[in-house]
Amino acid sequence: MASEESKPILYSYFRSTASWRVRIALEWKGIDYEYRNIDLVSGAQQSEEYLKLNPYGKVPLFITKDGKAIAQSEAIIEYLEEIKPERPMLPKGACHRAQVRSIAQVIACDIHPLQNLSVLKHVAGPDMEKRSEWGNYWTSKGFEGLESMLEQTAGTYCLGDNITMADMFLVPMIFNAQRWKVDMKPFPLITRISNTLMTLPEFKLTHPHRQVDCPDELKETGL
Ligand SMILES: N[C@@H](CCC(=O)N[C@@H](CS)C(=O)NCC(=O)O)C(=O)O
Repeated sequence: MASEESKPILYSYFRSTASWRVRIALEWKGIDYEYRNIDLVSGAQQSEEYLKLNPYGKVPLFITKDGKAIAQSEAIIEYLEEIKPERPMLPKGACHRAQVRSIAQVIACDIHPLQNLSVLKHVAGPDMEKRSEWGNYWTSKGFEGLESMLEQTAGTYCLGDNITMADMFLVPMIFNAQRWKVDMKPFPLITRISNTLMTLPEFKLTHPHRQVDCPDELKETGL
């Protein structure tokens, strides 16, 4: 039974882009939480113990202060928005809110699932080069549509000049694009927005290479 003072828990993996979205949102809202590492490479997401918590076998998983489990980054982020409306992550107005959700969903539902670890393993086995080619192809394809979408909505950030949930989905996707060596020259708007976001503490502090479970050889502190 969770006590009044207990913190929420985030099951995360340093390099998981879906987990990074939630880390940014938690930081943005100033919500303190306990970080619990699920090592995706060793298959901890499929352990009996973890599957009891999240039968879907993926990260992130958020455990609320009163012990309720929530899976899926967007559902977690929208939950955080509802319990703590200060520093909103969704703009005012139904149409703007829908536009933010649609950018987030292009990333979360269309681009990201194709480069999930389980998908990469299925299409390329242990061949890292083949995995990278696959990731590069689908991310580049996805970014073509995303760049055009952002041409219609962007100001300083994905939608106008205020940070929204869409920005929290964008930055982690760029991290994956770098892993797949995507040529970013055709995507000046995506590049400009994500570079601007990466100057902000909420995005820097939550970077994969600053997480406790990041291997020492990758760890960076001066991002
Ligand atoms: N739609 C889910 C995606 C979750 C997801 O795919 N997580 C990845 C890491 S980014 C994962 O746990 N992969 C483990 C695996 O594929 O075995 C969300 O937004 O939370």
